[in-house]
Amino acid sequence: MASRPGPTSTQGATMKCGTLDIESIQATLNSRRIGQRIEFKAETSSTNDEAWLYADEDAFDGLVVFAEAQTAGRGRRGRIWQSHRGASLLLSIGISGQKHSIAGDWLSIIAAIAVHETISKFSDTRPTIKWPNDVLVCGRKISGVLVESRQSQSETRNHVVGIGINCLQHQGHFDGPLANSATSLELLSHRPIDRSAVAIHLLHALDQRLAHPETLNQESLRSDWLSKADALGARVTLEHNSQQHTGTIIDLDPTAALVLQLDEGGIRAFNAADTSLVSTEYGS
Ligand code: BT5
Repeated sequence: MASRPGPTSTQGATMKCGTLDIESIQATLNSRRIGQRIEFKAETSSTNDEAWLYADEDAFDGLVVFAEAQTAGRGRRGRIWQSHRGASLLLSIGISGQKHSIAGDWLSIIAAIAVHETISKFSDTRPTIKWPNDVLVCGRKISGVLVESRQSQSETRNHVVGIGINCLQHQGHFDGPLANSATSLELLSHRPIDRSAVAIHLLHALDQRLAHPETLNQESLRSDWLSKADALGARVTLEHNSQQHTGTIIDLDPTAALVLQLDEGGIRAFNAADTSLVSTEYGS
């Protein structure tokens, strides 16, 4: 890989960063695709920005970029992702469209499932996925996923999957609206949280599904997601093209769109890119 300003390679270097131990993550992972190369930044604008720097290079596919702090962490549609230095797991994963291609919408669903499994393992609770890709515990958000897609030089679609998981925050870390809407693994678990172990579990869960996505069974992903979201039969109100619609969730369609039986009549699928959930009666 050509040397460039920006991400700092950790290959061959001993790097223990607080409790985020990149070397042990690299040594333990044994991945087939996700985490073949790992980069670390003490601080960056956004790990998604860092991952995009590699988009035209071979190492992009499966690249993982971690950061301890983001100065402009982002969510969907220009929203902000907040994190205190060293308290979260902040990472982005490059997925090349040339290799084992997979639609961006399904990447969101796969990431949400992998995060759900990870939160289940490291907290003493049962999380819920909130469509399309938030993970909540007791109605409070613990993780968010941001999938960005761009055309590559070879006319295929590249993706960056950004994931933030609140790990070590205490209640006082969350201020403003987050005080009542956010939580962390530390707040939910009776055991100390080792962010490196959380990272390894998450990357392994992603690698299992993304090493050979052509073998993924869309039907089993769909039902896995539906059960982890407690979604079937849930009542939701969502906003699409500035209009609100209320209905009951009856399915997740093959493009990962939420399918509602609308109160106003009819069945309609809403894609994640253009739709926001306004309120929901699922998510425990
Ligand atoms: C998301 O967006 O939830 C996607 C967040 C993705 C963050 C990761 S961190 C690594 C990578 N690099 C980035 O720059 N981003 C990704 P959205 O569904 O739009 O939700 C954003 C909303 O979540 C905000 O408007 C807040 O209400 C809430 N929020 C922000 N920070 C939070 C936190 N730490 N914990 C819980 N909720 C938060």
